[in-house]
Amino acid sequence: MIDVKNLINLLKKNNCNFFTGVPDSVLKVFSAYLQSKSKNSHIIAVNEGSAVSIGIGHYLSTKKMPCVYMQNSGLSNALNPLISIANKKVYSIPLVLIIGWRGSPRINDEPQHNVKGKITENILKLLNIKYTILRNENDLKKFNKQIIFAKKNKSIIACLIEQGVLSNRTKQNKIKNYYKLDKEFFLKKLLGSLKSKTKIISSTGYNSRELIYLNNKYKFKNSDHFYMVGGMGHTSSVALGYSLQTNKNTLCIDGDGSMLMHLGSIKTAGTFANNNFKYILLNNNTHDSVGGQKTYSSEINFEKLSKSLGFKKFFCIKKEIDLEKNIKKFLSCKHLSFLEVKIANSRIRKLPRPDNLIEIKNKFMK
Ligand SMILES: Cc1ncc(C[n+]2csc(CCOP(=O)(O)OP(=O)(O)O)c2C)c(N)n1
Repeated sequence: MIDVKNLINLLKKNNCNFFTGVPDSVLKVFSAYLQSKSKNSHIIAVNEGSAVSIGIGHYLSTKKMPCVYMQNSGLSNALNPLISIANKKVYSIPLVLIIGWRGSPRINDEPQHNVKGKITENILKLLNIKYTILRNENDLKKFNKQIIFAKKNKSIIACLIEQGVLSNRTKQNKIKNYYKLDKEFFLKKLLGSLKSKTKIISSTGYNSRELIYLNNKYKFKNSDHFYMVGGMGHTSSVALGYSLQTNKNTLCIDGDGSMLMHLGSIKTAGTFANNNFKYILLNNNTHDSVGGQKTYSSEINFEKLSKSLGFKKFFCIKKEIDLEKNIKKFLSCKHLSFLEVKIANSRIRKLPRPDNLIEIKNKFMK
C-alpha cells in the first residue's frame, strides 16, 4: 500500500503542486487529501479532457508541471488534448497523470471496467507515455525518476493505481448531504407513478444501481431500463437518440456529475427532443458514488439554464410534501420538460450492480 501523503509529497518535491482531475473511487483518498490540504491548488474538473486542458493552461502561465488525475475510463475523454496539444510532437507540454486503474488484469471488475482495464497500458504505450504501476512505496522511486525525466524532456508521464493501493492515515470527513429529500423515497414514488411501457435511461454512479435495487425490491412493472454503466455524461444523448424514434415516454434520469461532464448535450436535447423526452436531474451536488466530492451544481439556476437551452417547462422538487402530485404534474406535462430534484445522497449500503447487460439491452429493446 502507499500512503497518499507520500505520493503527494513526491509530486510537490518535484515542484508539481497544482492538481486538477475528475473524481474516481480508486483515487478517492487522493482527492480527499487534496481537498483538505491543498484546497487552493486543486480544481475538480467536469471531464478529463477539461482537466488536461486546465493543466496545460497552468503550465503555460507558470512553466510548472501540473498533476492531472482521472479514472482510466476517462483516459479516452482526455485523449484529444493529450494527443493534439500536449504531445511531444505538438506543443510538448509536461504533465503528470495519476490514473485510477479499474479492471486491471489482476482484478475482476465490472464488464465495462474489464474492457478498459485490459487495454489501458496499451493506450499509454501507443501514446508513448512512460508509466509506473504504483503498488507499494518502493514504486515511488521509479516514478520519481520518470517525473524528473518528464520535467527535463517536457513530456507526459503517468502512473497506474489499482483499487485499494492508496491509503490515508489522516481522518476522513463524512460525505456531506446538501439536500434532505430521501433518494429511495423519491425514486419509489416516481417508479410507482409511471404509465406502462415507460422507457428509462439512467446514468452511471449510484442512480442506475439505486433503480436496480428498487426494481428488485418492489417489482415495478411499468418501466424498462437501460443502465448507463459507462459512457458517463452521455445519458441524455442516448435518451434523445432513443426517444426520437418512438412515441413511448422516455425518461432520462441523470446525475449532476454526469450532466456536467458533457453539459452541451443538454442543448442538443433542448433543440431536437420531442415532448416524449423527459429529463430528470437528481441533483445531490456531489459525486456521491466515488467519494462525495462536490460538483458545485447547487450554484446553478437550472430553471434559467434549461429554459435557455430549449426546454419549455421547468419543475423542481425538494420536499416530500405533495411529492406524488408534483411528480404527476411533471410526467403529464405536454411540453418538453426538465425536472430538477434536489436530493440527498444514497443511503442504501451495498447497492446491486447490473450483471447481465445483454439481457438488459434485449429486454429494453423489446
Ligand atoms: C469518463 C468517466 N470519468 C469518471 C468516472 C468515475 N465516476 C463514476 S460515477 C462518477 C460520479 C457521478 O456523479 P453523479 O452523476 O452526480 O452521480 P452520483 O455519484 O452522485 O450518484 C464518477 C466521477 C467514470 N465512470 N467515467
